[in-house]
Amino acid sequence: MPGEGFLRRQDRRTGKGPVMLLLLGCLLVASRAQPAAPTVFSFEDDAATTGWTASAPAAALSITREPQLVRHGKGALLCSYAAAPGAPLSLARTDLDVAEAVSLSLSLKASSQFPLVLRLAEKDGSVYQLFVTCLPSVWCDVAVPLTDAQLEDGSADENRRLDADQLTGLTLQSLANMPGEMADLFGTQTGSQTLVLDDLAFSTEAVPSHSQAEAGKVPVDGFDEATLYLLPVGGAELSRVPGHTGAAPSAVGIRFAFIPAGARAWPGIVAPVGHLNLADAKSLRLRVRSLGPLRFHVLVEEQDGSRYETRAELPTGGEWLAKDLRLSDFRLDPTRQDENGVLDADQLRVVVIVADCFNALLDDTAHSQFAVDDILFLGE
Ligand SMILES: [Ca+2]
Ligand SMILES: [Ca+2]
Ligand SMILES: [Ca+2]
Repeated sequence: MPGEGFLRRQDRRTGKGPVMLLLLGCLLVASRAQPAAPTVFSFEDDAATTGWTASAPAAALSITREPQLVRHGKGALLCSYAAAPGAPLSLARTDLDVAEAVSLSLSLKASSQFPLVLRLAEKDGSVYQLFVTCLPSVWCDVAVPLTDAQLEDGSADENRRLDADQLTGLTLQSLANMPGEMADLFGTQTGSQTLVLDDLAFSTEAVPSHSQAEAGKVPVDGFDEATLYLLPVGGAELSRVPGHTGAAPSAVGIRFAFIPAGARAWPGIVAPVGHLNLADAKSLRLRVRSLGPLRFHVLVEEQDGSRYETRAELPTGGEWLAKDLRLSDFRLDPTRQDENGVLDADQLRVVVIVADCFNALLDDTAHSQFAVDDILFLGE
C-alpha cells in the first residue's frame, strides 16, 4: 500500500542518516551580542560556501555567477552532484543564530523534479519539517512562517513549538534516491544533477501561510501560489495546471505512468497538515479532476503512524468535482495500530491522495493524470 512509513526518520532503519548527522553537528551557539537583525545568505562572495556542507556522491559546492542560476544579485550557491540510488543529497548549515525570526524564505532551482524536506533543528535535537517540491529548471521561491513547520516523526520537543531562539541547523534533504523502501515511494534520480540555492533569509517580518483558517474551514492548500508545499509519491510528475476557477495555474497536476507493482502503483501527493489546528474538523474536501474515470484513495496519518483510509471515484468527463469525505467514514488501515482505534483529527500530520493506477484510463504511452485544486478541512 502507498505511503509505507515514508515520513519516519530514515535513520531508524539505517542507523545513520542526515538527521543524525545534523544532530551531531549541532553545537551550542555563542551568546549573541545584538538582537533582531534578519539572517540572510545571499551567496555573493566566493567565500560564501563556508559553513555549508553537501552530502551526495561527488557533491561539490561553489558560488555560481551564471545569470540563469542567480535569483538576486550576482551569485548563488551551486551544488553539483552525481545522483545515485541510495545516496540522497542533503545540503546543510549549522551554527545558525536567528533568535527573533518568524519567517523563512529561500529560492531554489533544480535540474530535475526535486522533492525535499526542509528540516529545522533546535539545539536540543527537536526537528521541524516543511515539504517542498521544486519543478525542473524553474525557480522555486519558498516563503513561509516558521509556524508552518511541523514536528518531525520520532522527534520530541518539550513544548511542541519551533523556537527560533533555539534554532541552530537547517538541512535541505532530497527525497529522491532514499535508501530502502523509500526509494520506491519517492523514486530515484541518476546522472549529473544540480541544485542552486539563493537568498536564504530568516526574517523578523511575518509572511502569510498558504493555509490560513477561515470560519468553519481549515484550508490545507488552494495551490494559488507557484510553490508546491507538498511531495509527490509513486513516481508522480507534478506540474502547475489551471484550477477550477479559470485558466491561471492554480492547481497541481499529477502525471504518472502505469507501473503495476509496489508503491509505484500508487502515484499521488502528500500534503502536510500537522501545523494546522484540526480539532474541530469533521470532513475533508478535495477538488479533483480527471479526464477518465479514476478511483483514488485518501489516507490520513496521525503523529504516531496510525493510518486511516477512504476511497472515492471520479467519473469520466473532465469536470472539476468537489468531493467531501467524512472523517467518520475513514477506516483504520489493518496493518497499523492505533492506541485508541479512533481517528483523532487533532493528531493528523499528513494527507495522502493517490490514484489506483490499475483502474486509471491510460493514454497510448501508458500514462495518465489527474489534478487537485483545493484541499481543506470542514467543521461539518
Ligand atoms: Ca545571490
Ligand atoms: Ca521547541
Ligand atoms: Ca487515534
